[in-house]
Amino acid sequence: MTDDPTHRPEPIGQHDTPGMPRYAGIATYALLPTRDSVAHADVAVLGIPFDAGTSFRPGARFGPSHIREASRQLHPYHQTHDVSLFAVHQVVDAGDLGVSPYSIDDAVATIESEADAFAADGTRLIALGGDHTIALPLLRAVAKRQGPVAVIHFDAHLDTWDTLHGAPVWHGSPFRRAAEEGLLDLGRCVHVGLRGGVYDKSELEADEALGFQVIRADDYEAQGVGTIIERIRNRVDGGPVYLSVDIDVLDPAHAPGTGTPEVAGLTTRELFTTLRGLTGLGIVGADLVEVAPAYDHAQLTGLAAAHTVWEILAVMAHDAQHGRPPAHR
Ligand SMILES: [Mn+2]
Repeated sequence: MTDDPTHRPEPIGQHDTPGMPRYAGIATYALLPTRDSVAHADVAVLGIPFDAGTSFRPGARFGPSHIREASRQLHPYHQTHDVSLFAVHQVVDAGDLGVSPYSIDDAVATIESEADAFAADGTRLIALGGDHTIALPLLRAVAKRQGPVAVIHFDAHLDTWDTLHGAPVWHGSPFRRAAEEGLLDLGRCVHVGLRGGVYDKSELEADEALGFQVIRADDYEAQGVGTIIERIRNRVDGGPVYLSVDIDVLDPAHAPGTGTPEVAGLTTRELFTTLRGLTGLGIVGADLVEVAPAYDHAQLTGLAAAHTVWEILAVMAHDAQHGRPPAHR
């Protein structure tokens, strides 16, 4: 059910209880209200503690709670965008989905149906992974209502590989499966931050044959972030956009706590500057995946992830404030 927007109450922002410091109490993302404490949510941060699709280091199932703990100090006003993130529309923390740790198929089906229920309420999701497998059911739910979407995929890796150890659905295959299922507008999809070795050149050729474009981590050095933003915007503009951020796009110096770390990656400043350039595109959903806190140090990865989600929320708030379509429905 979607409320009549003319009768919506003022958005409820971060909790601000006198005598209760930010480090006390139960951590919701950015101290936002829970889903059940508001009548309607425009945007929901949703934990998906699932890591059975991981090929190397496990542990991303503990990502959502780690990101929430690291999000307590996030503030409501964004200096660059000149927007109050939680005042222009209602943002909530919708808690975690209960998904099977044993059956990838069951978990993927649950994620898709739950994501579809949020979409039916007119709520856009920013999912906290969890491993990258979760992007597939999230894209299924988005494409069901939007049709094929552009994906801006920040990642050290392609994630368009085929079957591994007999599993067609795992954290290295979501964008191949999504492409095959017709969920993606392949002329408008781009990987950002690719680097490192692969087994064989054919992996890159197969990715290109699917239709993806690649912006390498090295390109940041050679071209600068302004050019990167321009390339992304030129590539994806013209329809609904889904944002998928694997925290391993960042250099392990900025985000060590992840399943398949890859050195020589982006800095947090490069990632955030890029994200700030993505206003006005019509983001219909997003995920932030692969935070594995057992390998984190001094909350580095948690802070990077919490702030990345905050930057995405800021783009959404900017667009809402400036009357840009939140979706192309
Ligand atoms: Mn990935």
